[in-house]
Amino acid sequence: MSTTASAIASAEAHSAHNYHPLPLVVASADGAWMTDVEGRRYLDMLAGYSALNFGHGNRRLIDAAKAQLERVTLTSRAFHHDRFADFCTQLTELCGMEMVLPMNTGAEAVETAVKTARKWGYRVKGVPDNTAKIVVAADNFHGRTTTVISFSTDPDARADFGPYTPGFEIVPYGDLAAMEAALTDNTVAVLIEPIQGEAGVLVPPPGYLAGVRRLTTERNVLFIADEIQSGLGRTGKTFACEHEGVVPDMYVLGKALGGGVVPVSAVVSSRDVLGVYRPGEHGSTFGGNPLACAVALEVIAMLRTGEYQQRATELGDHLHHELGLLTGSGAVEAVRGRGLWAGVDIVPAHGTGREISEKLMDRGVLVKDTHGSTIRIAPPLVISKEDLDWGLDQLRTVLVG
Ligand code: IF1
Repeated sequence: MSTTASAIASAEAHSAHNYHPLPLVVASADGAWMTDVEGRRYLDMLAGYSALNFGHGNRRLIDAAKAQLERVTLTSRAFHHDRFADFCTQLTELCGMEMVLPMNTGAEAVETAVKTARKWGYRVKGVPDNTAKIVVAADNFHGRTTTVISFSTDPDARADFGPYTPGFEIVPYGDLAAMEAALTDNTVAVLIEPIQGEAGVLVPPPGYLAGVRRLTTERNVLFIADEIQSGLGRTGKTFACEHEGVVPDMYVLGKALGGGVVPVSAVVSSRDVLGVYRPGEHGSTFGGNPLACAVALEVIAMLRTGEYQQRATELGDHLHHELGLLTGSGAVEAVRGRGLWAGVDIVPAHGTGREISEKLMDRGVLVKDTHGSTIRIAPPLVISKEDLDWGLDQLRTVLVG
């Protein structure tokens, strides 16, 4: 058996089958490229679902992590540490907000947003105990904890995991009238992705985010934007909400906040909202640890230069122009997205998303399929134009020959 085949067989034998990875075994990576255990090179056009916005092995991030590894990695929140204040100050400034609550994974940050909105509802808005409602969108993806899957509409994510957490109202994404109808005096928050990732990089109709902002303000409801995947440069702005000039009440951040080095997530909001917490009411052993703060501080500093957002805009325009040309070829049904982020619906006669992903892998390009006939493209924002063009050439060859 090849090194690759034996590594895969061993992983299959000893790990739960909750994933169906493409059949390559990565050994190292640099920038937009990964190398497998047999020395083959692949262009990474997925970037860890946007966790690797700044590329693999980013010098600034690795140096920041190494320096912090030598000093102190974990204190727990039982004590202060000397990177924490800086992290909170810099992150609130980047977000134009006032307070941070750090966690580790995206799902934990979404859970934190849910708990925060409920507590705010009872303590500030005056909603009767245990009656708070949160409005979410159909086809959402916010993570995999029991509460978060309770308001998923994806049978794969939900089935067999009940009983489900109550308190959520699901409305169609992009439908302001449905959202307005769902808002009651007990609604404490609306939680949405400004662009739906897992749903296939679904950009809402123009005016939707601004409409959600107007409705939530009118009804004294918190607007929670899950920018875990859409945020931190991916769409050409620091936050996807900026494309409609909208500022939510709460950002939920993750993925790229840890630079693909460590898991770092956070809820960022106003003093009115995050000020509801008292000691002991929420937390995490690892949330806001020194290593996480050191890496995230470097991520924030890189975002403040604006150069990654500009790259995502320029290369994104190019990506969408090229994908648009493919739409005319008969192999692509539709292309959606913003910045360096695209969902490409393949005409079913040309193969499933999985088959296209496997053919691309054989040509040295890594993407990920979703919902049968869609592939997702989200290369690191540091990818060169030449590499992006080469990746697009491979896609063209696989689709139209
Ligand atoms: C997996 C999808 C992407 C997210 C948004 C919260 C989370 C995610 C908007 C939770 C996570 C991931 C998780 C990953 C696959 C992936 C994904 F296809 F499932 F939807 F990126 F497109 N909010 N998204 O996108 O963050 O707890 O994972 O840190 O394998 O489940 P997490």
